[in-house]
Amino acid sequence: MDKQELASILDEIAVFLELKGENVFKCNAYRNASRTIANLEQDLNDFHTPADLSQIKGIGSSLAEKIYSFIQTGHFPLYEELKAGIPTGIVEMLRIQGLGPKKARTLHEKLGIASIGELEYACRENRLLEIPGFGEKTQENILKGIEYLKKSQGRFHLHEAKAAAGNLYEDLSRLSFVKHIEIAGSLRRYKETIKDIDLLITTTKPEKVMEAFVSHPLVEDTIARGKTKSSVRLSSGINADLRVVSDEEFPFALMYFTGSKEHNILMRGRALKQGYKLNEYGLFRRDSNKSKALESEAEIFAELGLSYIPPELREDQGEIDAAEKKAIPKLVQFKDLRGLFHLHTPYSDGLPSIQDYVDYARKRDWEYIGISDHSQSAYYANGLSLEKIERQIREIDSINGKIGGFRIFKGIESDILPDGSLDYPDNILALFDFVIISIHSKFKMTRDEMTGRIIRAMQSPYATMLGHPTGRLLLGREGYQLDMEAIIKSAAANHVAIELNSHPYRLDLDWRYIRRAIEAGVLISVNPDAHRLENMEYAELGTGIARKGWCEPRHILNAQSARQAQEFLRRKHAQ
Ligand code: DGT
Ligand code: CA
Ligand code: ZN
Repeated sequence: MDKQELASILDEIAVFLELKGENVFKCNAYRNASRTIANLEQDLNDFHTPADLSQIKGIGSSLAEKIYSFIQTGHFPLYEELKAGIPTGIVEMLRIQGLGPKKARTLHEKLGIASIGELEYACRENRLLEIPGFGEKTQENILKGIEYLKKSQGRFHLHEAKAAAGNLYEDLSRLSFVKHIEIAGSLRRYKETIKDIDLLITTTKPEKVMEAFVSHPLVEDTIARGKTKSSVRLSSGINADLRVVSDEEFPFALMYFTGSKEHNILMRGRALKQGYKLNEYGLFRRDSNKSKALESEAEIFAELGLSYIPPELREDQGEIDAAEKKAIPKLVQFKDLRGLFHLHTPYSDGLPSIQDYVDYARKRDWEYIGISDHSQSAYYANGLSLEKIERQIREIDSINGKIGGFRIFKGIESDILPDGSLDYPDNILALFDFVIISIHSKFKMTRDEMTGRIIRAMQSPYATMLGHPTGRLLLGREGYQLDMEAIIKSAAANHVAIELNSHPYRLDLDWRYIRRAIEAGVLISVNPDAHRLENMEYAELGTGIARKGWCEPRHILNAQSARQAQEFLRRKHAQ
């Protein structure tokens, strides 16, 4: 029985109970239990009786009975009953940013709204103003939330699409009659969200490949099946297209289907100017229907007078001009990273111990790590008291004293309080090697207020890195209003590095601004924001996004040696 599955059932029960208007304590009990189960070290199968389960802090005896029966039977009757009793449209409404169970219940009770569509209509008719406690502002925010949801619908997080595509790639490339196979499209370009997966194959047996593709275990539905192209829907809801092309066409098809569309249009225009026609089938001299024989994308670029453009840069951001001038940067690679900052431990809301992180990092040949738990104001994330800070620092000093050739940096992720001050007095902040400053509360300030708040925080001599700068959650929540240009400028002036938070839901700073930041002289830190060991690998996604931001190793704080990184952090303190 899977802990995560149980945790999400408990969490959903909490939501259902709130939708029904049950009392807060009961709802919170389920919500807390969900978190406890998700972070449990033991396996569910290690609990042999309900009494064993009720030993867990925060799990009472009646809940322990229910969980035990779930482990035994795979059923959670309360969950099933609640779920059946609540219209699914109301649950879907909760995906709207800023609309919690309480408001959703009121909307249902007062206006009979039971779906996102109905809610949108009601907002446009100004109906929400009739309800006590709902104002113009709430209605406007709900509409904005709905618009955002519609815009992002049908897209998926990068890591999810990447995992599915990787799985298809592996299984298909194992077939003896598959010669070349590549993942193209937005996934190859490392876009932060993905609409669908594009696979390209050359093969001697197209029909067999198509058969293997549509009958792959990840596939739920076949949308279209043909000789050269098939489309399927995976069980995760992501669509995948597979195209079979000839060996001669392969590099041209790869270039075309990698995109982006905007980049392709520019490339085609360039080819035309040079007397060529460029498309997915080849590169043709005018008046000829036989393509130039070229072996690779690099050769196509070269034929058009360009150096190779890595897929991440193919976004119509000046890459073709740069390639013409042979000025494409030597982009950072995942293996260039030498250490990782922003790791959470059980001192706040992370799972792995400091030693766990050290062991994992050393196995991966990283040279240093930076621990940064939440600060005291982040009570929901178990933020650190002064006593815990002291204890953690002692633990780090002790491990640092014992290991050679590796370094643990002491840090904290300090909340930026609404007035722009940090979460501890200076004498406490001075204990750390680095301080990540992040916003975790009061998201709804005006653009000027928020910009001022962050700039004020960056002016602290102890602020070394700005954490997840926009606060966005991809496909979930738009970032707060702020003037990013002003923030970048101030980061440069105050020697603050900007985090590229590599959590797949964040990928924040956005790559479009990363390029602006490094041009302004700001260092980027590719941080996993890890709460589990395997989250350290998020830095691979972050590196892809850094590449999209035109970053070379010299632009990345954690692509530097421990000594260089320390030098940067110290210079800031010494200011
Ligand atoms: P997405 O939305 O995440 O799936 O993004 P892409 O870039 O994978 O877009 P997709 O799957 O619609 O198409 C794959 C590539 O095919 C795209 O990046 C460029 C190429 N392509 C598609 N439609 C057009 C088009 O109308 N003109 C040109 N020049 N290229 C196109
Ligand atoms: Ca695609
Ligand atoms: Zn954070």
